[in-house]
Amino acid sequence: MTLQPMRATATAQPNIALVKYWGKRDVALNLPAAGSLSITLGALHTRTRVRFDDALDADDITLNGEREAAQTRKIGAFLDLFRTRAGTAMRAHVESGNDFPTGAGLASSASGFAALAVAVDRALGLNLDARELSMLARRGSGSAARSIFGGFVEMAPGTRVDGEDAFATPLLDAAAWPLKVVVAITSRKKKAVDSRAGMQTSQRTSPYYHDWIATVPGDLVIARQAVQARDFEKLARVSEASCLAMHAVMLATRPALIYWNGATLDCIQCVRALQADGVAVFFTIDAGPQVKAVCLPEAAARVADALREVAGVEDVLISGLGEGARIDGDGA
Ligand code: 2P0
Repeated sequence: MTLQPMRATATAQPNIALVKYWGKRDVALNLPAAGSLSITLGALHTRTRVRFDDALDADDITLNGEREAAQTRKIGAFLDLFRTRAGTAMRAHVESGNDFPTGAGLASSASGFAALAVAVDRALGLNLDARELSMLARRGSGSAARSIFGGFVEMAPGTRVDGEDAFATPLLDAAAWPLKVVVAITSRKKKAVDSRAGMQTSQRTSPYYHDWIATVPGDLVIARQAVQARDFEKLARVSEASCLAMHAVMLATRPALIYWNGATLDCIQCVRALQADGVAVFFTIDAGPQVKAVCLPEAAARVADALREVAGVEDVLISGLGEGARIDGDGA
């Protein structure tokens, strides 16, 4: 009775939170303790091909050309969420690749689980809507819930214990406010502590954790207003404050989470110097050493030139804002 295509290929793009997510209200359902607001990037891609196969007795998962037991377990558990809905036990081949460094603070888990959710939905013929896909992507990675959509996106933490109100929604299309993001790559090493483990340690041990969570709703109101009014200055102030507050929580975690290197701080100083010179730019940094400088389109070349001159910056990428996760071509 296999009328489903059983295979599909999808592309998704990472996103960068401007109001950050760091902490969970439920680990099993991966429910965030607070909301977040992000922009989806246009220049970075994850492409994921899924093929369900009756002949397999275990999932066969390849990420960037490599098979790894821990990833296979994590992705197998994610596939189970879809298999349960589709009423099948069939195992799958999954091949996923990124055109950017993986696990280095460039949100590869966001684009990875968003692409996988969309591809598996199509392969199994589930036809879930974007809200359901966002909730399922969240189970893989909290930030992946946001990469289902393009442009400016808000993630709701919800209050229900079953998590059915914890999903992302689009706030504004990329074309409606086409900001640029200049990414300064300061290291391609995989981070020592991943976000999932790091945020749970912060929640247990950082003396600032509860104050941090309490600041998020107010920051979201300001950021939402800034996006709706296309008020760059307002978005800049709240985004830098949210980023630095999150890093303060990380620094006060025991043992400390220091995701920055020397070049990270030098890039922050470079952005501040540009600001003092009247350039419309602000910085944000995730759980890794890369600095993302968000700017108005006319400032992008100058921001990129300045960041390229910072000692320790290995590469600079300029990205526009991107689209939500989608099926590629004919989907096969
Ligand atoms: C964010 N980060 O809002 C924040 C800022 C990193 C720092 O979302 O445990 O990989 O899989 O839900 O989504 C990275 O966290 O964590 C993240 P899980 P995720 O973009």
